[in-house]
Amino acid sequence: MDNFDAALASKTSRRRFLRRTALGTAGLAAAPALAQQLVDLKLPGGNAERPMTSAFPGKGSMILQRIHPPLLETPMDVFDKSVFTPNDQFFVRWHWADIPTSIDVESFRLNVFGHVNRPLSISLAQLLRLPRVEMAAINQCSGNSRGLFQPRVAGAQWGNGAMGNAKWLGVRLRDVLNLAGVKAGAVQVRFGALDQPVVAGAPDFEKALDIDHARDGEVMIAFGMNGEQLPLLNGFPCRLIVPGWYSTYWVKMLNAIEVLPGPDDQYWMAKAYKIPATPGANVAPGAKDFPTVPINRMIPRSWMTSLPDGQAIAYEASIPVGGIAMGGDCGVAKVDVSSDGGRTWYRTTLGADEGKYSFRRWDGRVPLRRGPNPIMVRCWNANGVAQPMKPIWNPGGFMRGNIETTTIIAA
Ligand SMILES: Nc1nc2c(c(=O)[nH]1)N[C@H]1C(S)=C(S)[C@@H](COP(=O)(O)O)O[C@H]1N2
Ligand SMILES: [Mo]
Repeated sequence: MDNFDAALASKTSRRRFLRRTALGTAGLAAAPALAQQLVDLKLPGGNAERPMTSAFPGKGSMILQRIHPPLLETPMDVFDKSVFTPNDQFFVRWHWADIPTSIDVESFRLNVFGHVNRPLSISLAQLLRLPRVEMAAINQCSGNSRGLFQPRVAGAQWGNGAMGNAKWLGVRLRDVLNLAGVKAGAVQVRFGALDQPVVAGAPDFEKALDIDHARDGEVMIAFGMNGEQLPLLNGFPCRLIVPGWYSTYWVKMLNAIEVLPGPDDQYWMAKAYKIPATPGANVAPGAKDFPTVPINRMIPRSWMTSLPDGQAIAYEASIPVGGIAMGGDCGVAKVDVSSDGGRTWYRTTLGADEGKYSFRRWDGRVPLRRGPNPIMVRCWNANGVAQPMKPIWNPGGFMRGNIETTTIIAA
C-alpha cells in the first residue's frame, strides 16, 4: 500500500493525487447525461424504474436515485462477481449537496478536540505514518431496501444495492484518540465532515459513538479502499469505518473528532436515524408514538445474485444458485436455500471467510418445477440469529432483514 506514501512524497504525484480526486464544479452541479437504460427495482406498488448512469466522477454504471445530493445504487449483478464491491460501483449517499469537489491534500487537517488533554490538527502525511490496519467490512445504509417496505415509507427508495463490501485500510480511531489523550469523564465522540448543508440553519451532518465503542480498536479512520484511495464520493481523503454498524455512522470526508463529556444531543443523533425500541425494530404499519433508540448494529441478510428476479430459463430438474450473505455484527454461520416457498431447505457451501464483517459467498443447488419458482435464501449468523420470514415495518424504513425471494420462471 505504498502508493499512499508515494502519492504524498513527490510534488508531481502530489498534484496527480489531487487532480485524480478533483471533480470540477460540473461534476456535481450538472445533471448527468440522460440515461440510456432503465432498471426495474421491483418495488411493491410501482415507481420502481430508475435510470442507469455513468456520469458521476469516479463511478461506473450506477442506478441513479437522486442527483442533488448524489444517491447512487449498486446494481445487484455487481455482487455476483466478487464479495468485494469495486470502488467505481460502490454505492453513494450524501445528505447535503454542498460537497467539496476537490481536496487539497497539503492543507487538509483532521482536528481532534473537545474533552482531550492535547487537541490535535493531523495532516494526511501524519495520519499515513500511524500504525495501519486493514479490514473487510460491509458499508450498508440504514435504509437499504427501504423501497421494499409495505406499506411504502418516505425517504430514498432504495432497492437492495445501498450496500457494499470493501477492504478498508487506515488507522485505529483508538490510536488517534490516545494521541490526543481522552480526559476522564468522556462519554461520546462526535464526528464532523467537510460537506455542508445547503439550507441556511440546517443541521450539519454529524454522528457520535459511545467512548468505549470509539476506543474498541475496530473502529477505523480509513484512507484506502480495495487497495486504492477512497473515491471522492465515498469520502476522500478519509472516512470513519464502524464495522458491523449501519453506515450512517461511517462519516465521510472526516475532518473533526470531538470528544464529548456528555451525550451528543444534536439533530442527527437525537432526532434522525432512530428505530423503534422493539424487537427487530418492528412496529405496526402506521404506528407513530413509540420509544426509539439510535440505529446501531446490523443484522444478518442474504441474497441470491446468480440470476435476476423474474428471469426465465429452460426447465431443468435442478439448477445451481449462488449469492452473498452477511452476518451483520458477527460472521455468517450458515446459509440455506429453498425453491418451494420455504417448505424444503438445502444447505449451501460457504466461500472464503474474509472476516466477520465481510460479505460471504454461498453456493448451492435447488430443484425446479415448471413455472415460477420462488427461491429463498436464509442466513444464520455466528450469534445464532436467523433471518425471519416476515418483513418488519417502521416509519423510517430502516433495518430490513427478512428472507428475500428471487423468482425464476422455468419453461
Ligand atoms: N460526511 C458525510 N458522511 C456520511 C454521510 C453524509 O451525508 N455526509 N452519509 C452517511 C450515510 S447515511 C451513508 S448510507 C454512508 C454512505 O456511504 P457511501 O456513500 O460511501 O456509500 O455515508 C455516511 N457518511
Ligand atoms: Mo444511510
